[in-house]
Amino acid sequence: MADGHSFFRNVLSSMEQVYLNRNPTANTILELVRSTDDNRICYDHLAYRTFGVNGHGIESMSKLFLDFGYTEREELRFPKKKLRALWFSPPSVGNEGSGSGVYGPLPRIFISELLVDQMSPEAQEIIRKYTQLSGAGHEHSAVSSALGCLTWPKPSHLEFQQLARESEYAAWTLVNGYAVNHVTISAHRLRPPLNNINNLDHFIQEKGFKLNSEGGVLKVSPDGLLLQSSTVADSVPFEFSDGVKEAVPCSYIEFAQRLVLPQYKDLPQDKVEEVHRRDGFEVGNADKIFESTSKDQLTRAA
Ligand code: OOG
Ligand code: NI
Repeated sequence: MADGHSFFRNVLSSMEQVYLNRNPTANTILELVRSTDDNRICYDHLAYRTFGVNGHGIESMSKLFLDFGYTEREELRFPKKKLRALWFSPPSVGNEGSGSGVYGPLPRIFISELLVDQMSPEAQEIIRKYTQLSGAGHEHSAVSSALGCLTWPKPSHLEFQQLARESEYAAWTLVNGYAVNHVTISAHRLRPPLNNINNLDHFIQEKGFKLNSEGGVLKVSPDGLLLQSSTVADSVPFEFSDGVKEAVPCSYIEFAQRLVLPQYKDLPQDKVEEVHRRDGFEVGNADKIFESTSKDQLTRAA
């Protein structure tokens, strides 16, 4: 994909704008990192959540990316959470960009889906009701994400609570729909000292932001080469269909540092590119990062 293909980047930019407007923590952190670093911020990946039922799952959101040159990569499974995910890599040609964020190197894409068939009959009933009410909404997930509106009507407070008891992921998706779940700052592409994720984490915590502590703040893949951490999601006011007003979890921001693969360890620093680094995702890390929108993390003392 040539960079002249700015339609695609403009779609990403609208999705990003919705995310920044709704999530003050993410917005402030991006500004802080950008200003301290006076560098361009590169996104490692963007993430979305979906309901895996009748076309509303991963494929509803992946279409945009496949149409603009992305490649489907590995599947990740989370049996306890009743989730699965796929990730997609950007086109290798013309993906560098000249700007920051969505106008920089194109990010990987991480899309997950709830395995709706495995939920209780009560939960399935709620999910099937709203996905049916959305009609052909799933064909227009990118529009929904870029506009920041749901493709189905707002649920009642009771329905939200019922889902949340069984799956916080399901409840999140019911009220946030196709909104960007998080963007991830590529830590290794920042300037020192913030190119080290531990320094970045300390910097963020010193500024008073709470990081997801599930299984420890820093999530490390078994090979030691993929390091990830994330904030706890912001809450936003939400008015349910029955008039109840309550804050619901919205989105968070993540940091990822990809270390150089062993076979490239002797490359001079200035010759190291993204392709020489650990690619992909890790079930063990992801399982804990999902908790960034959980009640446990949101209500935990800093
Ligand atoms: C996704 C959590 C997993 C990663 O990078 O492994 C993840 C989510 O919360 O929807 O972001
Ligand atoms: Ni992520």
